[in-house]
Amino acid sequence: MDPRIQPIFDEVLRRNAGEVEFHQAVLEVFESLGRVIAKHPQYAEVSILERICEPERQIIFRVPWVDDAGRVQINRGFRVEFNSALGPYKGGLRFHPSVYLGTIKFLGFEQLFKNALTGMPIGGGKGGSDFDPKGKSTGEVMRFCQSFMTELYRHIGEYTDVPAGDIGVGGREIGYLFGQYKRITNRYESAVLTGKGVGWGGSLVRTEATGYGTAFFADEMLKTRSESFEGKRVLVSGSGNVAIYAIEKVHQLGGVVVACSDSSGVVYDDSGVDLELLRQIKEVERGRLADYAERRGSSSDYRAGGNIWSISAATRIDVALPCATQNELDETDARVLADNGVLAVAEGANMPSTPEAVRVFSEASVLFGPGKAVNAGGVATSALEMQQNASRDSWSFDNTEQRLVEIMRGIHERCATTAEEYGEPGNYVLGANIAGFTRVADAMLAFGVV
Ligand code: NDP
Ligand code: 2IT
Repeated sequence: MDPRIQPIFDEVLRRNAGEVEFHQAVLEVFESLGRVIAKHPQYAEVSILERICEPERQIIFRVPWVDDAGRVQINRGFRVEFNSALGPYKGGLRFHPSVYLGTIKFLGFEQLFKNALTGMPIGGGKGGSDFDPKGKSTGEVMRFCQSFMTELYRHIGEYTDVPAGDIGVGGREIGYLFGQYKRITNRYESAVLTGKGVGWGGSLVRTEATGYGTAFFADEMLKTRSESFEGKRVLVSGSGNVAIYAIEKVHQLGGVVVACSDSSGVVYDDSGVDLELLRQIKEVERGRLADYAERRGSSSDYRAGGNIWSISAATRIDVALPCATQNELDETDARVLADNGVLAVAEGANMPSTPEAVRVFSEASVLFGPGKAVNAGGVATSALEMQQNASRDSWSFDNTEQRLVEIMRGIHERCATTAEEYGEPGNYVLGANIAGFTRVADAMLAFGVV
């Protein structure tokens, strides 16, 4: 790390003790910024790096709710309003038992550069709770969402902070959250949340956008080596919102996704994942991947507790799309993929590859797209949803998808040209970090010390 940046990082470690994912996210960005500070000393003169690591506001609150047995349950709610230099705080809500302040801060930090990369007028924020939706009834999920919003409503708004979904938060939860916001405020403020149902202010393509965008970005990466998805064999980890629509778009682009996963296991399906069955089980029945394997029969192979990346040791894999969660792909996994000839890795999830894994891909000249660029199609389509809400309009599927395609091409182009400008052509990590950072930093410079 640049010796001018090291003391700032040491201070981040000291001030945010124990928040290891946040440290990891900051380190990755800081490692890209040495040359930026050298070229633009004005950023250091007014402590932009120190300021950018300190969230503008961090809200932590109690979420009490009553379960089906009549017992009072307590969860912890979070909203970290990281940076509003470019627009209202924007970013999802994650409901998962592993959530703590460090999770939300790492996600909020990533979000702020991701949102900047889209070129759209959105700042960075993230929220969530350690609530575990697994095994909860619909009534319990609704009561939890209502209680969560009963505190959150006072902090958010169309011009202030606009949450959306993330792990454990999809259309159902956004519905309950919006219903409670509307009830408390007596305002039909559509653009206070995104990921809404298309019948009540949502945008077509928002459900598909993160996964589709991931495939579009990977496709742009492949084009730089005169390649495409046609005939490619692909691994997609996870089987949630991002994974499902990454699989759909890869199939539409001519690739075959031969495996996907959840936190319990991996399914290998040599002829290609049956998307209709997967959607029925995950989206309609809210079931598990093991159910998919059982219903799919002998053409698929389910391994409880399996590692999806190790599949590349046994069969040809050209592209890997990690779409589950942070640090799900480590150095050993990266070596297996690289040693067996993987061409490209594009992160649909936020920070799924460990820093050591990223180093392996870079040394092996594997095309590597970092999450903050690759998965930005979700939040970008959220910004399109806000545009439609502001103009009380709704656009067609094709028009919205075309906008998404152009946005993803634009992000790819921005990352590629920035990497080239800073002397490392093909380094999307460097390109994404610098392009995202400079857009936020320039706005902060213009605003003075705030
Ligand atoms: P979902 O809740 O729809 O799906 C998450 C998937 O990841 C599930 O298959 C889940 O398995 C798996 N998973 C979650 N946590 C773990 C874990 N600790 N270990 C192993 N597997 C796990 O979430 P999304 O698809 O929306 O999100 C996936 C990733 O994409 C996250 O990193 C998220 O931050 C990121 N992302 C999401 C966007 C969006 O618009 N939704 C936008 C940009 C990024 P199981 O069911 O067993 O828990
Ligand atoms: O990580 C992300 O970009 C998201 N979960 C989507 C955020 C959003 O506001 O749509």
